[in-house]
Formats: sequence, structure tokens, C-alpha cells
Amino acid sequence: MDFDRPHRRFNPLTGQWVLVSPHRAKRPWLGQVEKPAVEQLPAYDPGCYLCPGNARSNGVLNPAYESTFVFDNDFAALLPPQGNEQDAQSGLLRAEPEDGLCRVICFSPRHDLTIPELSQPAVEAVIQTWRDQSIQLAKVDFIRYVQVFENKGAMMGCSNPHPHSQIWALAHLPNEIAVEGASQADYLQKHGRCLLCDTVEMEIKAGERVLAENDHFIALVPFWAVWPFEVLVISRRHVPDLAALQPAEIADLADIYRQVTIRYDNLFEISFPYSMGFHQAPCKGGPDPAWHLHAHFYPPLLRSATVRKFMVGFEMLAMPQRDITPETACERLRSLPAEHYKTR
Ligand code: H2U
Ligand code: ZN
Repeated sequence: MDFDRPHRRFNPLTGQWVLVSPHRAKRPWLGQVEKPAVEQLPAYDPGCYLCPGNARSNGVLNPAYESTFVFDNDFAALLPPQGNEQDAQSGLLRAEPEDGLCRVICFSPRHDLTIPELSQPAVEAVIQTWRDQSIQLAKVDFIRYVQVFENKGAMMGCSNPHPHSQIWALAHLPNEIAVEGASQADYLQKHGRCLLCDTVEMEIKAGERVLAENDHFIALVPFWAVWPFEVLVISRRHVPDLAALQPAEIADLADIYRQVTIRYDNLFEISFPYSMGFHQAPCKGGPDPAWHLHAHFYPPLLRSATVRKFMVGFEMLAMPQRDITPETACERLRSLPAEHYKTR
């Protein structure tokens, strides 16, 4: 097959195809390319509802926290169960009550430091907090899944620049989790092996899509990536969830997280926006041998700090499509310095 010609690639985690059009990456571009003016944030902002000691919008005061800080989302999208609510079905109209808990996790007291600018120990504290929260929330009787995610940058709809992430824990498996769980279970049944363990082995052999690795984690641009600079982080050990991580693995996950996000920032020398989320095994129903912990990074940018990829037109109506190949994207990211541009 000629990989320089239009082709489609299969995503074994979702069962979806992505259209790749490498020849189009050479087409002329007449749009914007300049860098936006960089906004210099203060280390502490008296008007920020996430900074230590400040009041949130409901008047509750944040403590004078010194590391990470977790609180229940004051505008939670999910609420704890109330009474004995029933499903509703009437012909084609079907609905079910959804129960859950939403939390916000501030990374550090610093208003101005994102993950790629935090120290290794500070990022370890963030991952430790995500792990502790996952363990705590998994014990809540009505919770079946814990979704840890980070929405970074105004472009991704993030409402406050103070670096933070969120956790939504809920009573049903979200769509992506249900699909990935079924794909992993199918693969295990067919091959007697784990889909992501095999992916790690295959990608290390191939080499061309590996962005970063250490003893316990690997970051790669997946063969089936949809977003231009999409990254998949996979644990080398077959672990189902954040709870299963040992201290050395937490340290290495922090290291990989920093390596990926520093290269992201270095790509256009801006604070690079993305949505990141961990996918882990559901928390009820006993150990699931098919589930393998991983994190997806979905960044929207394509060509510069201001030119993003739009999932519109054919992509919205038919299937996702990309021009620059995952191999080229990985090569571009890998060739960037390992040190953050602001400290060089
Ligand atoms: P995002 O900007 O990534 O959406 O995260 C901010 C979250 O913080 C958002 O979910 C919550 C919003 O509901 N929030 C509070 O819980 N308290 C506040 O005082 C303001 C915002
Ligand atoms: Zn702040």
C-alpha cells in the first residue's frame, strides 16, 4: 500500500476509521500564522476563584493550600442520588436518571504555572491526588466510573487560567469507556493478549511513532490518531487503573506527562491547549483483565498558535480526516528541545 496516497486507518480501541490524506499537507495556506500576544499571568491573582485564600463564586473561602487542592464543583453537572428515581421509556423516547459527583483539582497554589512549567515533584503530587481521588470515589456505592480529565486553554473552553483539572464520577459507563472496554474485551478473547500491551510492543519495534519513554510509561502518536498532534500514553505494566500504580510508576507518569506537555508548548512556543483524560477500568464488578490504563491527549491546534483543526463538514457528517500523518507529527514533536522554551 502507498501511504503517501489517501488511505484509511483503523482504531482498534474504538472500532472507528480515520481518513488520512498525506498529499494535502503540501497545499498552500493563506490563513493566519502569527503568534498571539502572550499574556503574562501573576503568580497570585486576587480576582481568581481558584487561588489560595480567595472566595469562590458561592462565597466559600479556599484554604491557604500549598500543594494540590480538591473541592466539590460548585456547579456540578452530576448530583448524588435522590430518592428512588425510575427509568423512563415511552416508545422511542428513553431516559435514565444519572447520579454522580464532580470535583475540581487545582494543581498548585501558583496561578501562572501549567503542568509543563511545574517541577517533577509538583507533577507527582498532582498524579498522586488523581490516584487518591480515584480510589476514594470508586468506594462510593453508586459510582461505577471515575473520569479524570484536564481541559487546558481558553480554546478548549477552560473557564479559568489557574491550572486545574476535573473529576466526574458517575453511575453509568460513559460512551467512550463502554466502547473501549468492549474493544479490549474482544481483543483479549480473540488473541488471548491485551490490546494495549500488544500496541506498546508493536510501537517500540516500529519506533517511528514513539514520542517519549521511560521505565514505566510510553507516549506515542497513535497510528490511528485523529487530532494532528494527538498523543496516547500507556503504562508498560498491565495495570487496570490509577489505583494500581506503584510509587515508581507515579514518578514515571509525571515524567512522561512533563515530557509530552513541554514538547507541546515548544511546538508553537505558546501554552499549548488540549483535553487530556485517563481511561481506566470501571470500578465495580471485580477485576477486569482486559482493561489497560492509558491517557489520551487531544490538542486542537494544527498549523500555528491560532490555526486549529476544525472537526466540521465531512468530519462532522461522515468520518474524521487528517492531512499530516501521525508519523510526521511525531517526528515534529520529537525533534523539539526537551527543555521548556520559557526556561531556555
Ligand atoms: P473548567 O474551566 O475546566 O470548566 O473548570 C472550572 C470548573 O470550576 C467548572 O466546572 C467550577 C466550574 O463549575 N467552579 C466552581 O466549582 N466554583 C467556582 O467558584 C467557579 C467555577
Ligand atoms: Zn488563581
